[in-house]
Amino acid sequence: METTLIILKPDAVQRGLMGRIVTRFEDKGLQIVGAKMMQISQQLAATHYEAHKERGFYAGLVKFMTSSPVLVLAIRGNGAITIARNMMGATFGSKANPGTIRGDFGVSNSFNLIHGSDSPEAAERELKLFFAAGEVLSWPRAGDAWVYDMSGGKAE
Ligand code: 3AN
Repeated sequence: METTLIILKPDAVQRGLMGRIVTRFEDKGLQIVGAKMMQISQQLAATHYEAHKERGFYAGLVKFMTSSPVLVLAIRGNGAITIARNMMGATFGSKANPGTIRGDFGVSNSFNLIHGSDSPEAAERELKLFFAAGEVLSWPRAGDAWVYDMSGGKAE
């Protein structure tokens, strides 16, 4: 099972889209194992986006991400990182396909609603940045027997 870090960005929170976006992940069968509303500090934004420090859009990105509260989620499932990235759609709302979160809810390139870890290494790093020990929970979900086929001994 993989766990990925998802951030519903300030535009998603301000536009009242949190519920609809969380519902998409739940409907898919992914499990919410951590959730926290917070306002990201300058320091945390700088650490989270340090790979983009030299990019032209960096200052605007940090300003946007720290401008208003976000909803941070830890989402778990078999292949959760790739599944969540596919559900998010292409980076820019103007290019993202219909059916994806960015494709269905936004048109902006800067205000693109959602962040999701792009690799297992990124997920591990980012989950530690946003969640303290004990804040990501492992809990048996009642319906899991009908989300995954476990007959072969592993989740299929
Ligand atoms: P993604 O979020 O799809 O993984 P990345 O990792 O390429 O996209 O970029 C990280 C974040 O930087 C994006 N979520 C987006 O908010 C922002 N970003 C990337 N490129 C641009 C750009 N040209 N203009 C404004 N913001 C950008």
